[in-house]
Amino acid sequence: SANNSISEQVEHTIIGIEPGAGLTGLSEKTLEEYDNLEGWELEESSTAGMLTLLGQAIENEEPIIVTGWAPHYKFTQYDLKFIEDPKGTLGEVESIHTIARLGFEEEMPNAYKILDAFEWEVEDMEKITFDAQTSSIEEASADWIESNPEKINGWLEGTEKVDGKEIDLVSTPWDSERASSQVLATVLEQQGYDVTVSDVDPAILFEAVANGKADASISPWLPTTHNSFYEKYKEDLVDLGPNLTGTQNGFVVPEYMDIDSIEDLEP
Ligand code: PBE
Repeated sequence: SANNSISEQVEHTIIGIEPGAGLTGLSEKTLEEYDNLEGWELEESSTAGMLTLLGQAIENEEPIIVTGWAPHYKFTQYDLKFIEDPKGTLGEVESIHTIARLGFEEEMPNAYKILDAFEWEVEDMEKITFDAQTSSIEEASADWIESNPEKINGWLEGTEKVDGKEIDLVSTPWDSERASSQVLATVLEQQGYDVTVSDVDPAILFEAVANGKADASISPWLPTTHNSFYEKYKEDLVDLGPNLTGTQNGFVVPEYMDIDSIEDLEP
């Protein structure tokens, strides 16, 4: 069948990303949970490596299956689709949450208020990550900030400026979170904070907030992508709830591929 030939043509391999990504763990679980994926492999690499292989496949109109997520500019750059995941092992539509260390609210009430109020839409994040393709996350974030004073004023409502207080944020190295953390860091700097953002693996991010080495993060994808880390550390951190809703993980293929569901793949 056509699907059988797709499975053979991609050599029963899903092109993955970084080993430490939440999505990598979910993808491994997916290979285990679907009987039809018996014998399939997840080829871990990096986000840049995955995007290179995706671009090459599309240029040659060849089949490829990658681990993907939205928001991400690859959906603007190429015609792509998520294939269905009837078992839901890659998660439903989820949110990005804000988390803080214990004691942060009491010790830094103004910063806490700003982080608690911080929220935006998928379109905002997408705009920055797309524009950054022709400039940089820093420039695209600065442009977004300049164009959205009302949103930013909303986050600052009822807070006071400070004088050089240090705040340590942890984030992850993907564009979506580089964008959000850059925006928040710039806004906090404008309020007088001395901000450090460290990009780390999700496991390290949760550990740093839980042991108080970092003050906060606006990068966790929940309830599924980073669930294993959240479960491990939830007693030792504060979850301030979603700052963006509408993220999605999945197996992603070019539109020209005649396949709709993970269940269509063959062992
Ligand atoms: N991602 C993008 C990350 C979080 C943001 C889905 C690739 C992950 O941990 O899998």
